[in-house]
Amino acid sequence: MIKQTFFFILSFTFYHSFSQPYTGSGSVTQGLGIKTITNLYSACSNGRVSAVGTITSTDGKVWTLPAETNFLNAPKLPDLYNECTGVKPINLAAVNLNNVPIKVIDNVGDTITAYLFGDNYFELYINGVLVGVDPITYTPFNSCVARFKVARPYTIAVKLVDWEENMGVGTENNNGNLYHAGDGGFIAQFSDGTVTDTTWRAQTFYISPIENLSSVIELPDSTRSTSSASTSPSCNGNCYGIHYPISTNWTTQSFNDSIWPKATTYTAATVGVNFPAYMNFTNAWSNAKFIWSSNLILDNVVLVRKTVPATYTFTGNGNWDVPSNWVNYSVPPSILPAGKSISINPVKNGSCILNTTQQINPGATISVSADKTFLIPGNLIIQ
Ligand SMILES: [Ca+2]
Ligand SMILES: [Ca+2]
Ligand SMILES: [Ca+2]
Repeated sequence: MIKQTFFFILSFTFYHSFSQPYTGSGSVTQGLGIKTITNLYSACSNGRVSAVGTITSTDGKVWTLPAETNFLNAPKLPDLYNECTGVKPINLAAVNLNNVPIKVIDNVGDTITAYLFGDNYFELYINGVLVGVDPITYTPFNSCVARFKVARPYTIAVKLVDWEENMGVGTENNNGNLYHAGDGGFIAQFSDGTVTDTTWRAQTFYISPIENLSSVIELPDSTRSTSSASTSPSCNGNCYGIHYPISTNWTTQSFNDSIWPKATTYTAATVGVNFPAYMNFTNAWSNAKFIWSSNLILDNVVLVRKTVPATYTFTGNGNWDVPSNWVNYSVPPSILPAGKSISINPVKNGSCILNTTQQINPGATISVSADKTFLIPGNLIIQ
């Protein structure tokens, strides 16, 4: 009896000596949570068990593990590739988009097709509307196609979850290593030219496994950095987790995502996507990059956003203030607000002549197509 007590004190001292004060804004948990759902998706025999759980942080808050999701009540996104449902086209040409319903966000707008892959789970919102969720929460790896009708400017918001087997410590069994820290990754390409890249914003809301709390640092650009943290710690079932609350309006157009860091891009090799759900359709994502927050392994719940600007496109020849020179007869406002853009692309051997005063506010853009002529006898004010 005395021997056991002595051992307990020793092991407590061991962990205590390695922990350091945490001064960040997150909530700290330690160890494993309690399972509340045994398996969120059990329809496929060869997938990992995707449990859901809860855990209480040292400040008394209760957190859902690995994340709160709408998996049980939201429409599932159509399959691009899903071995559990038998949808397994060999390439993009074999995909039938006629079976993909179009979610109407705006009655007047563009119909956009998106190809999406996430490791492991994602939810797609357009202007705050949940278009659908990834039909497989953990594994096997699958990919999705989504169609929606929306008017520019519009906001894409995606919740990304790198699922876990050891609830609360961000790890899974990997070839016998019971506490392997898995990684995430997300790639998407939209038919209007929008692709995942560093123009997206990305913030992490759940970091684990963490062995040393002082390795989680908040940088001036709001990055919740773990660049000095080990991605293969030895804390196993005693690791820390850092949790941050998610604003209820994070999917809306009005949410200010400039408070988040820019997304970090990763190569396909780093994400490790050598399976058909990705490889059969590499041309679907030809211009896109894999994105995540700053740590592909330790960040497990990541929100990403991109606002696609309204674009005014000059395709005629001659003066700026002639409506027929613009797509949809739409001349840009003389003060172009943030989130909107102007594209100068006059007819071959023609030119665009700015015969007025045009102001470009911060957050708005103007671009001239290659080998096209843009003359400025008026005033162009770029702020
Ligand atoms: Ca999935
Ligand atoms: Ca993963
Ligand atoms: Ca992870």
